Amino acid sequence: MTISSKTAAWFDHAFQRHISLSGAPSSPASWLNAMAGTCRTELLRRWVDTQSKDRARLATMQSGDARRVHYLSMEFLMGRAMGNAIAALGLQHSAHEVLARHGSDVAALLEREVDAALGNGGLGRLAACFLDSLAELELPAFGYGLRYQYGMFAQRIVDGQQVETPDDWLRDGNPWEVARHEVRYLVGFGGYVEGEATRRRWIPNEMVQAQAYDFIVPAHHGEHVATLRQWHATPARPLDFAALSRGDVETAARDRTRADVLNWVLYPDDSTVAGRTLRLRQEALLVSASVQDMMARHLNEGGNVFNFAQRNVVHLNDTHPALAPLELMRLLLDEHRLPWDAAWAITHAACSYTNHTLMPEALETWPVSLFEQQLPRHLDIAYEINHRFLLDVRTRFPGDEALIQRVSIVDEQGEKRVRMGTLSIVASRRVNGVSALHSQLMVQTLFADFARIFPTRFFNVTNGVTPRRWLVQANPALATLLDRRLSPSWRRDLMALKGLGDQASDPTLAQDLQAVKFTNKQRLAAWLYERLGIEIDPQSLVDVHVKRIHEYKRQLLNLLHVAARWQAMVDDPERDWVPRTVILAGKAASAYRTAKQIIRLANDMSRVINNDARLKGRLKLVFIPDYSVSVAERVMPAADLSEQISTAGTEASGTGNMKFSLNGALTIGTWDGANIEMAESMGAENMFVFGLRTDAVRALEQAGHTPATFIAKSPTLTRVLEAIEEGAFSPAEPARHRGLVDDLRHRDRYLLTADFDDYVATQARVDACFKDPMAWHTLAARNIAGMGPFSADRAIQDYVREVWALPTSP
Ligand code: 26Q
Repeated sequence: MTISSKTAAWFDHAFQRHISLSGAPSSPASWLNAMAGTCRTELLRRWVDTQSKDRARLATMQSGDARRVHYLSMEFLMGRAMGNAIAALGLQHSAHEVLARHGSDVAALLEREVDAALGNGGLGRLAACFLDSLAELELPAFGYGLRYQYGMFAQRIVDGQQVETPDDWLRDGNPWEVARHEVRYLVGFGGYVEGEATRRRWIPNEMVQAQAYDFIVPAHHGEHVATLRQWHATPARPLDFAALSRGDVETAARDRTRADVLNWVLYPDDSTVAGRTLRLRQEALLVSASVQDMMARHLNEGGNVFNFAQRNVVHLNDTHPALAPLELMRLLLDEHRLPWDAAWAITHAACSYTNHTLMPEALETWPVSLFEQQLPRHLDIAYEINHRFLLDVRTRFPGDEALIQRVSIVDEQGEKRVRMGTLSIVASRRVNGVSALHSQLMVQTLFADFARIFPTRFFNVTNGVTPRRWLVQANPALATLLDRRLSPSWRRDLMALKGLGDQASDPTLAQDLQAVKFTNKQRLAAWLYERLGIEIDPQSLVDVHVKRIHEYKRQLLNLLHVAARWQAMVDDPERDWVPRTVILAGKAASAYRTAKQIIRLANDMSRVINNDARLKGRLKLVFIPDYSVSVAERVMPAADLSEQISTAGTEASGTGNMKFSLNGALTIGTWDGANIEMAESMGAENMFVFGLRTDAVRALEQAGHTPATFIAKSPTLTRVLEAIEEGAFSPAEPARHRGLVDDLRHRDRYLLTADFDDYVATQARVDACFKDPMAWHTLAARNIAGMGPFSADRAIQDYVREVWALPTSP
């Protein structure tokens, strides 16, 4: 019996049973648990079936079929799971009926669920979207991550400033995970290596046990359920009795503390060097447990070490799991006693790597001394890989010592360091970037030497997002409209959205889209009022900039425009200004001072602007605290305008850009990352494109960028900078934001001053267009119509074709 043939009575019965067996009084909290428990039972059945189906399929695998994908990532930003589970099971109607009887409703209940925020931003959310697609496409796959006790910190705004608080997401348990007590591995640290070159043996001096917790990820149009396996470290020796009997409790608990701290917290993305030993140990825990697990499964399913790479992929989500090839080599060499060449051939055929940034300072490196202290055998293997790699380079490019220095896995300048990007490239069969521009720049700049050495290794897979969460779940009104306009086929094949393009000139479509958007804006307005006590006008142009706060993403450029608009409105209050609500949200890494200062400026500006009666409510600036996946799901469907304004060449792809456009927002954006492909797909005339392009940015940087010239040429910018400098937004402390302005005047690394005038002029074009609702929503229709290629399903299919499938000739 499939779930759809089960009746609401079944659901009702199961739900009541969960409540009565919970021992807790009937309350919204117990309804949430009962709802989760009811879904869980059915999902677990599907999950068990999935695993036996996968096993059978892999046993009879042929060329071109997908190998089993192991997607290794330090981050999975899953968000909430309940709405997704209910939709996947087709239980919306039953859930609604049962809750109505308790005087509650599904939406209210879903709001009670905590977000699983085990990620910083784009990279972590991409991993979550990919798991959703792997499930939907019924591909054999495991996500591998860590079960952090505390995820991304919660952000509070106190006196306009960010304050971080711990995110205790497991406080009430996690109904979507299954503790797998029987799945555990020992992971070693430290110690020394003994024996000769061909018989090396690692004697670690510390052991932890990695314990599996499986987080289940259901498909929507089938019964497949994918697994995210998250590791939890426990001490291999929980108690040192000798120390305890001496009364030395601290020593007795030492192993326990060292294991606990591994699960403690997710690192924010720009942590400074201090205290990073823990990060390296976390990466080693993830990698060692995952590689041991996939090897055990492979052998258990009748494979042997020699055909490991024919059935398995080890995919590195950035360099964070780049120890994986070293760990796989260690298993093959030390445990399975393979000769080097055989072990290397297997490792290289199994591994692939995705790069997510071109910023040189963001490339991971580890001091050799730290590496040696924590992972001596892995360092040993890294040296040997490097030795053989450099021999090969020397033969092919004789006499080029500078090249050798640049491409060595070990950076010998200053304190010796292991370059994890280099290691990932050398160890992987294929390497990709995440948008066409990014992949192109990757082989022209950051990895140019490697593109010369390995000309066929590099390729592109443009990112995508899951339409299940980002359209169906986040924007049911739009989903219903699309069903009516296109037939529901778009739900399984997003390319069907193209059909909307043919209807774009139909005025009733524009009207329908306008009505959907207005409903979503009203819903956002009500939520903002309830949560922050802020009133916004749902008729106003809702202009949204939400993402991690980073200088290259240029939230400050947005604020400069808001300041300019405020000044212009104050000068000429009687003009027919288009009412605008500018919304910002995002977290700054705790150690990133400039990003925190930008948050403070935003909050200071909003206090002044929102209380300025001369504007008559026609300009509002709102900073939403504690941005998260679920805040994104609420804000994006309500946006008229999406801000994607990074300096050209800096944003690898962006994925927020896709989510907004899929929800019918228009984009104001630079020629950067995936904005470019979006513009090409929908027609660049349907996007508000501005600013310098990559080649112009590079030329300016090479010529020596002089912000003073741009400031002098722009009276608007001159006036805005002076206002901020003089404390227009911080009258109690006029110098508060001078640092930000000083930096723009003297350095301006991300060329805000160069792009400012064009940005402001383009914002004026946005206003003009918004005045004509039919024209605006015709553009919105064309935006949505162009979003078919940006489904995560398409991205996953690209990966399968390019790397994950079993090659025709191995
Ligand atoms: C590294 C070392 C130590 C501690 C933390 C980190 C760390 C953690 C997270 C470094 C980087 C990240 C996250 C990077 C990220 O989210 N990149 C984004 O990836 C998206 C998916 O490909 C792209 O769309 C974005 O353009 C890119 O910025």
